[in-house]
Amino acid sequence: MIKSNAVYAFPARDDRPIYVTQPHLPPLAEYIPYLEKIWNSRVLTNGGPFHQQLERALCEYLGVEHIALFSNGTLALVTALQALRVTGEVITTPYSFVATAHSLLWNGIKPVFVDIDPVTLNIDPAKIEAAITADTTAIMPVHCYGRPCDVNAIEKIADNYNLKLIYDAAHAFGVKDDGGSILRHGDLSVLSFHATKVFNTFEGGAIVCPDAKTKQRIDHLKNFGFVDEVTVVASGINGKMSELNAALGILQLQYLEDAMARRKAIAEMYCELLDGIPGIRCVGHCGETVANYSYFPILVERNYPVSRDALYQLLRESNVYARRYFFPLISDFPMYRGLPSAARENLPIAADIANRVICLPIYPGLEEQQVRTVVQVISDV
Ligand code: T4K
Repeated sequence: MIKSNAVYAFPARDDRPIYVTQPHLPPLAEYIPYLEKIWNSRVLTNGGPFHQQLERALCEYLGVEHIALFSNGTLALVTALQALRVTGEVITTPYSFVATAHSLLWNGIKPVFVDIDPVTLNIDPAKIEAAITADTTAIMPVHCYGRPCDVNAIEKIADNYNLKLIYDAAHAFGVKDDGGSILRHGDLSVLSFHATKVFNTFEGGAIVCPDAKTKQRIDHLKNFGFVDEVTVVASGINGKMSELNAALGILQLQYLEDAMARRKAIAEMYCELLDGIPGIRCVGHCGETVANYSYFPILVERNYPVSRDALYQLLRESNVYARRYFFPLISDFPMYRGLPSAARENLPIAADIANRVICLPIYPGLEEQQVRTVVQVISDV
C-alpha cells in the first residue's frame, strides 16, 4: 500500500536551518506495533522475521533476484569484495564518498583511480583500460548521485579482461534503465540505507546479487562465517541488520512512492527557478528520466560572479547548509594521495568538478518556500 505522510506539514518559520537533507520518517505511531512485536518475541537480530520480510519486500520493490541486508553500506562494500575474493588492485573513481575507497583499503586492496566523465560524473570507461595492470582484479564504479554509469561499456571491459565488477550503488536505490533495475548490472551492487539516503533504515545497507549461491556466501560472511552452531566456513564479520532497522524499512517502503514524487517535484522546481541564472549549471535531473533525485548537484561556472566556496559560505550565512559532495576528492585524502593514480594530472576532470560542485538541499519534507529561499541566495549574488 502506498501511503502519504502528514509529517511534511511544518509550521511556517524562516529561521529554520535548511540542511542538504533530512531523513524521511513514517509516523511514529505506525512504528510502535513493530516495536511491540520485537519486544514480545525477543528476536532482535540474526536474521529474524522482519529481516526476512524486508529482504523479500526489497527484491520485489527493486525488481532483483537476491538481496542480503547489512548494518550499513560500508560493511556491505567490504563484504562484497570478500565475497568475490577480490585482491591486488581495483580500479575506481576518486569522485565519491570516501567509503568507496576505504572498503578497498580494509581488504588490503590497492585503489587505482581513474578520471570521471564530465557529463555523467561517473568513472570514464574510455580511461579504464589504460589503468589495468597484471594485478588488476576488479572494477568498482559508483552510480554517483544515482545517475547510472555507462554499464555496457564497463561490462565489456570487465569481460574482456576477466575482471570482477562491483557497483557502489549507495545512491542508486530504485534507479532503472531500459532493461529494469540498474542494480542487475555487474557481479554485485551495494546499497546504503543510511539516514541521508532516499530509502533509510536509520543505518543500513545491502548487497544485491544474481544467484542464491552468492547470496549464501554473503550471508555466511556477514555472520562471522557461521553455517551452523559448529561450522565456520570463512573469516566473516558481523554485518547483520537488526530487527529494529528491518522493521523500519518495511514501514518506509509504504511511503516511498510518495517521498520519491516529492523529491521529483522539488527537483523540477529547482530546474525551473535556476534556469537562466548565469554561471549556474544543474547536473542532470532537468529533463532527465533515469534518476531518483537523491541529490541536486549544481556546478558553479566561471562566469558566476563569485567562487563556489564563496557561494557555499553565502548559503551558510543564510542558514542553508548545502554540501560540497564530493570535495575533496578521495584521492586527495592522506591515505590515498601518495598513490601514483592519485596525481592531479591523472584526474583533471574530477579535480575540476570537485572544485565547482554544490549539492543543494533536497528531501521530501523540503517546502516550496525553502526551495525559493535557496534559489534566492544563489540569484541575489
Ligand atoms: N558509498 C557511497 C557512494 C556513499 O555515498 C556512502 C555514504 C557509502 C558508500 C557508505 O554508506 P553508509 O556506510 O553510510 O551506509 C553522509 C552519510 O553519512 C553517508 O552515508 C553518505 N554516503 C554521504 C554522502 O553523506 P556526511 O558526513 O555528509 O553526513 P552528515 O552527518 O553531515 O549529514 C548530512 C546532513 O544530513 C546533515 O547536515 C543533517 C542531515 N542529517 C544527517 C543525519 C546523519 C539528519 O537530518 N539526520 C541524521 O541523522 O555523510
